[in-house]
Amino acid sequence: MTMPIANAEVLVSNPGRNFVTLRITTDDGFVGLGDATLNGRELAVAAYLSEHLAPLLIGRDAHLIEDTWQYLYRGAYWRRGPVTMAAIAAVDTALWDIKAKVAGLPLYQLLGGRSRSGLLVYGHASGMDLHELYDSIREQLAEGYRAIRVQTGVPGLASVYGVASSANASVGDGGDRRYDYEPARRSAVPVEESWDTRAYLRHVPTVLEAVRNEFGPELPLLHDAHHRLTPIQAAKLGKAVEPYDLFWLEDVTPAENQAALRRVREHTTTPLAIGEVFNTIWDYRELFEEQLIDYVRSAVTHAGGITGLRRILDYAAIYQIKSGVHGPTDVSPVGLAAAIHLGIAIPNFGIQEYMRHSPATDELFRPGYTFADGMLTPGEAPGLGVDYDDAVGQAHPYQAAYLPVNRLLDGTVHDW
Ligand code: CS2
Ligand code: MG
Repeated sequence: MTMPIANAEVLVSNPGRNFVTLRITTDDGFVGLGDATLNGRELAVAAYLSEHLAPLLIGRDAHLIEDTWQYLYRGAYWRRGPVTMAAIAAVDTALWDIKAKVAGLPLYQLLGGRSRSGLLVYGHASGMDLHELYDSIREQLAEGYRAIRVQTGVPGLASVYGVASSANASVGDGGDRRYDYEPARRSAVPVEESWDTRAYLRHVPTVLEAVRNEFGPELPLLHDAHHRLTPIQAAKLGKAVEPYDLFWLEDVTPAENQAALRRVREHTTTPLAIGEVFNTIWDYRELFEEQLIDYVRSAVTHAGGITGLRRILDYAAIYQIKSGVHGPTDVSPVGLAAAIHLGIAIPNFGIQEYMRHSPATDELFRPGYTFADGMLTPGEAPGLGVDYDDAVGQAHPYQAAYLPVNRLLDGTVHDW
């Protein structure tokens, strides 16, 4: 029984931030969605899909998920890379969505069924100073979060990655303090920020110590260094924060050089998470085989879809490495739903990032997953459980936006 694909549409919309969504429709009317959003580079993936992949999909059998993955990956000749892998991810996710709808089952059932009752998530707290940070942590706790990422301002720096400035703290459409941590800014050129690694390294351990003392030993705390450190600086930070028992320290070094993590690992027992900018299993090979990390940060959206990420996580499992799937607001509700279905099924689930989309975004996608008591659950609708509302999408057209560029105080471009 084949199920030919009739249509593959690339939908680009901006309900407050840009999202690229692929919608595949079969001849007999089944519809599948895939997320292809690459923050700040959205139209490159949209063109890859509409110009190069959509024409190949028409008439193909929608049931052939693995074959289509291989056809698009090997068949391109040019391998890997965030644009290619986000495009393949969108096709793969849409085909899983369709297959589950044909089966009449929520997608996680096709991935092996439930392995747990829900996904523990972490929320986001931040403050330019301790007072703001404590308030933000209390708000997160009041909303039910049971694990919290802590990001802090650094004395002398006007703005820091992951920290809501007072000016943009209330971006939630309902006027709440829900914060979109790095809304790619809608401007003709990227905003520039400045960075001082020594000031950061002096300050962060004092903040994590204060937070641990204030909130007690139980609360899982996470921190993201956003690729800004050298291996030896990362080792120093990991060692300095050991007493505060972090759940993980994320992206300590630029991730391209896997061997850099050896240096970090030999100096600290602080758990390490990495991989939100990775896109294939090859990016993890040394990290897994030498057991240099503890959590995999890739999103379904950026790592070749459910097929790509599941393969990475199976490989991780043999080294006791767990999932910590990327879930910022630039992963759309389609990408997040895919992560939730995968996360509830896999044996080596660790934690799921949850940044919460704005009400306008949820109106566009109408996600069926739910957040309660610090846990996400996928819902029981067939497929991914997400719908795309064309009228809402058309009312919010694409707007050019860039992530910030980061410079050291002397003007040298640094990792953001
Ligand atoms: C971040 C991301 O969620 C995280 O841990 O590092 O928010 C990242 O900055 C964005 O996805 C960039 O688009
Ligand atoms: Mg991160």
